[in-house]
Amino acid sequence: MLLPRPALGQASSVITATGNPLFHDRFTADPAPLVVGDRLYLYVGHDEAQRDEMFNMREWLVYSTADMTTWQYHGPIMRVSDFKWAKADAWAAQAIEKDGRFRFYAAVEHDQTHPGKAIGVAVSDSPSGPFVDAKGAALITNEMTPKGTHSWEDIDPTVFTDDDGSTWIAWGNRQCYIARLKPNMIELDGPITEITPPHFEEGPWLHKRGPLYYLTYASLDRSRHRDEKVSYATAPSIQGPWTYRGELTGSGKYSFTIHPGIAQFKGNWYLFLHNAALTIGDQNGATGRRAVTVEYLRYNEDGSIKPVLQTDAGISVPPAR
Ligand code: FUB
Repeated sequence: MLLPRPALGQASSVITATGNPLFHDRFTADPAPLVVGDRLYLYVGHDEAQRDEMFNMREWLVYSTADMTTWQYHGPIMRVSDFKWAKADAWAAQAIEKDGRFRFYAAVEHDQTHPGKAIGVAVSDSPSGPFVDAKGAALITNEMTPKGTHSWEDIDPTVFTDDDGSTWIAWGNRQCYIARLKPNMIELDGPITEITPPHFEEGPWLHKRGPLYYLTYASLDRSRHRDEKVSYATAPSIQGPWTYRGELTGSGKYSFTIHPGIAQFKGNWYLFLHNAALTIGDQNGATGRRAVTVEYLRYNEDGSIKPVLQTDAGISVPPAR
């Protein structure tokens, strides 16, 4: 029997994070941080896989914090059923603030009118939602990237606003694409360009620090590894050229996927990831039962990023200098 689900934006509880994984009350994946004023909001997918199910994801949740230790759980902010043209799979998403409103870009399975995965865009006046479909149709469908041969090529959107105010969206699985968004944030503005870096698997994340643009992503060197790691590339401009800078992390404990999300908050940089090391009751961690984690992200003077070790303590101990 399916239990009734809480109304969007209605849940509220306080969680104290003492290490990794961050949250122990439910399985969470695909972390996407967003700093709004003096709070960091963390958007996650809700992993509800039963037994050996690969993924069972129907909604996105959000948590927020002012100090990276005490987290408020705001509950679900949107369900895949809120995109009327989608039929399943609340996969990876990212929210961004622009002109005082919040846009939420999310990967889902399109209904039978378009093949495979697609990316939708939703909007809210509050970072804790609820979010509503902003377009009434997919922003990106599988047919828009004909190079890919698999149906889940168009997933994992990351959105980034450059210094000139233009907003860009990158996404992909095995191929990585980027396009500019129109100021209305619900249409592409110009061509889709492929920027696939070495060993790109999925989960791109765009950010900028100083003069450098970073494309961080879940990578998989299939000839050497079974599980994803995180790698990154840098560029002098959002339009490239991108230079591969190597692996940043190992694999997430017990997890095939890993999925980076990056934010600067109150003087520190953070790298959010997920692993499958959490057990809740008789449900152990698995491909479809993941748990988000966080580590400090530290840079070298030349802008390269120091390798990140995934630990149980996470950020409960001060960052090494
Ligand atoms: O959570 C579903 C999918 O698994 C995401 O879209 C990928 O990034 C991987 O984490």
